[in-house]
Amino acid sequence: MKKPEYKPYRLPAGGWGSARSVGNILRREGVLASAPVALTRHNKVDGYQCNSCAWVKPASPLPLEYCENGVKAVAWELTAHRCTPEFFAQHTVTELREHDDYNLEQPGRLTHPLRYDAATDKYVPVSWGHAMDEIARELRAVKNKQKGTVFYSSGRLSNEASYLYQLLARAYGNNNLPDSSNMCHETTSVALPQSIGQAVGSVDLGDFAKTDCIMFFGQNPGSNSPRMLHPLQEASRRGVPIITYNPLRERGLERFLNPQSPTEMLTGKATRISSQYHQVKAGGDLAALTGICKAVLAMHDEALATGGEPVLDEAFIAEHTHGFDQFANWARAQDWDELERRSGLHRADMEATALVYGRAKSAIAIYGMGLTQHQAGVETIRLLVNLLLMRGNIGREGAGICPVRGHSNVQGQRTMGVTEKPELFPLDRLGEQFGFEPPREPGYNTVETCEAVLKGEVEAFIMLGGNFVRAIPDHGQMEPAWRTLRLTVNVITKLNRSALLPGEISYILPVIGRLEIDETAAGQQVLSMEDTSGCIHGNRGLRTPASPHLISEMRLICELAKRVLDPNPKMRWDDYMNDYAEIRREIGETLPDTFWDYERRMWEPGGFQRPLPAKKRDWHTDTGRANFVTPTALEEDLDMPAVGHDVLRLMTLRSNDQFNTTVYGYDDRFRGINNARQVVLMNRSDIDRRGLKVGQAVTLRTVADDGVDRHLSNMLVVAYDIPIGCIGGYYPECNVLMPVWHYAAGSKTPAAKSIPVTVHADGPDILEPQLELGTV
Ligand SMILES: Nc1nc2c(c(=O)[nH]1)N[C@H]1C(S)=C(S)[C@@H](COP(=O)(O)OP(=O)(O)OC[C@H]3O[C@@H](n4cnc5c(=O)[nH]c(N)nc54)[C@H](O)[C@@H]3O)O[C@H]1N2
Ligand SMILES: Nc1nc2c(c(=O)[nH]1)N[C@H]1C(S)=C(S)[C@@H](COP(=O)(O)OP(=O)(O)OC[C@H]3O[C@@H](n4cnc5c(=O)[nH]c(N)nc54)[C@H](O)[C@@H]3O)O[C@H]1N2
Ligand SMILES: [Mo]
Repeated sequence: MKKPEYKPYRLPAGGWGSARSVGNILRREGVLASAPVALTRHNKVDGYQCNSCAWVKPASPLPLEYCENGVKAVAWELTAHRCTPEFFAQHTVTELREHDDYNLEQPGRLTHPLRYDAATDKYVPVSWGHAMDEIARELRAVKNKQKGTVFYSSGRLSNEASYLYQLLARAYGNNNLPDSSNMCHETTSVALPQSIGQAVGSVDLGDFAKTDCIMFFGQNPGSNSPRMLHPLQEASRRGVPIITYNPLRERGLERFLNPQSPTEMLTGKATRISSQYHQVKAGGDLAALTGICKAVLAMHDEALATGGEPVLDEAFIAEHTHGFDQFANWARAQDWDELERRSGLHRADMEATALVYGRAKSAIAIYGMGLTQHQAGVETIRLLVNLLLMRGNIGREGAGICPVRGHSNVQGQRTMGVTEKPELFPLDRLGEQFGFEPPREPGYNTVETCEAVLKGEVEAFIMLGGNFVRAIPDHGQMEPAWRTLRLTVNVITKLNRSALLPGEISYILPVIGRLEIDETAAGQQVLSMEDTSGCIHGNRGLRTPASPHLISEMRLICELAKRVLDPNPKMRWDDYMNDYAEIRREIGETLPDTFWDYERRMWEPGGFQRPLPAKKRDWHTDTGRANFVTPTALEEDLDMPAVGHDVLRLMTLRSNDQFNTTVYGYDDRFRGINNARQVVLMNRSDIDRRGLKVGQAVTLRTVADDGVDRHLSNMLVVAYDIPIGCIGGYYPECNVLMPVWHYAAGSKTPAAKSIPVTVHADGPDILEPQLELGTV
């Protein structure tokens, strides 16, 4: 492997760097000739929906409606490489566990169903029939069906697969339907209903075209939703101020050069994205937002005193909201010194934001994992909504709240009822429709699944997509616990670490991807997905499946359901797996308000939007109004233990070369880090104060009082432009440091952006300081 290197990247997001990176991955995956043809159908009506992020799919897409990371995700699925039974014959599972995440997925797409053979410590081919029979037998034998079986899924599943999956789990007898959104935007799903009465965002692309102000909190579009840079670029060109709060200066939020514009590529003229950039401390947003709200109130008071225009939308507050006075009194009472200390910013920063926001006719607030993955995440999001409500910025054009969802169909999955919270899905209706009594006990979310596994309560774990054991916290405890499970079923497309931690009986079941042609006796089948703006789109695959032995996720669920459940003529599993329109018909019956005329509308340009009541100022909250929720958490610093200043806050980050636990490569181009993931980004003064050196190997150790030692050694120090007291490292490597109980209050989303750790030099016997990394 090449030497780790740190060279600050001077170019904008997009541009030639993006074009080169795309070329490299197409070549490596052996699809340089075929992928470009496929990409003309990317995010198109009657094409397929990108399998990377959930960013909005426009009604009039660009001729090439894709981005660098979308191409990587497509190349990853279309790859010419195959991970065959011969590969597994050559390697024991113990041996494969030594590989890193990148190398594990390099052999390519899985081709055959496999069963773990403990005697040889190898996965061996098995027939689908045998696999299904044995798994069903095991599921039926689970003693406590409510506590003993878990149905996990990752947010890539289609609506059709998601709906069938929740039906299977509920007919089986539990609501144990944790999914990746528990680790992601669960904080949103808890915060927004109380504030505005809907669990999803309230803006669409039309609002981006009309807004006068954009505020960005803790989301990195350059790497994680690059197509979003197109509307941002347009907004910036219209002179719309874009205000960013992020501990790191992310390139996509600074400058963008559209790689699809020949003029821009030739002239090299990049667009400035953020007009204000505030490097808030990790976890400092609650204080920063309080400061902004406080400053807006002060502007309003001043305007009233001097006979100026009111800054607050008083009519909106009176007619549409609840709790304003209490909140305003609270915000006015907060102390600037304290807000500065907690946010790591100056009062003038927060006032500068308030000044721009206070004058904008309409504003959009965007956020991502930088807000959701904190202990005070729920309160922080509610505070962001308060800021919008102060000026009536919900429920009108050009305004609203915009959580940027992660996985391409994570939002649709929740709409389809994949949720551990029974109150979120019309179970009465489901029960009536299918003639059974759905379980009403809440199921496990992701963290509760981990806790139940640690307690030895779980016997069987079905993983429909994803890489659960790698994505969750506390690897040191969870990996050994995983080996004690009776049954683990990994329904995946490429080999990953979860499959290498077999329980007593374990399977790898490979499936057809959404870019592939899914033929049944009834002809080619299609799927559907929901994007982050609540629009539902059709998806048609275009490539022959990676192997003739693959089956679809729909068929897999139906075959299993037929064997596990007692016969019920109302659950027509044979029909569903033959014709997915039959599944959509059932969805339409369970959720008629959204999914009427589903079959036709999913092919409309731009998809069809689910009802978003807050968009119409129809508030489905406990008070029947939008709620100003007054925070309680500012007093205590939830994320950090009350110890000396030796403790740093670790943010776990995604590089530009990964999709969650899938690592495409070892570069993080925009951040200037090359050939390395075992790095820790530190402020120069934090390095010096500890007597450390750039390029030195260090150990990170979690500060926790539960008696468990969590540490990660051999991490190389990089001097980086990051606030004092905060450090950065990559997910999932750093998950070993995150205690399973370290999560957002109210949502249990692991608090992955603020793990209290100490940093120490590795002893000379561990690793010699040997790498000369550059400095900023
Ligand atoms: N290419 C690619 N695309 C992806 C993914 C991927 O891994 N790769 N993952 C997908 C998924 S599932 C998701 S959920 C999304 C994730 O997309 P994002 O929401 O962008 O998630 P992260 O990259 O984890 O971090 C977000 C940003 O938060 C900042 N941040 C960290 N802590 C704080 C804080 O305390 N305050 C503030 N204001 N900012 C903070 C970080 O510097 C970083 O810029 O992307 C999706 N899209
Ligand atoms: N420390 C830390 N931890 C985090 C995060 C963080 O920011 N920091 N982020 C969290 C977030 S936001 C998320 S969403 C989770 C991600 O958690 P997951 O969604 O569980 O993980 P992924 O890495 O997206 O899953 C990748 C695997 O999915 C399988 N796969 C891909 N496509 C398909 C398909 O079409 N069908 C099927 N059946 N399988 C497929 C492949 O085998 C691949 O190995 O991680 C969370 N964990
Ligand atoms: Mo996510």
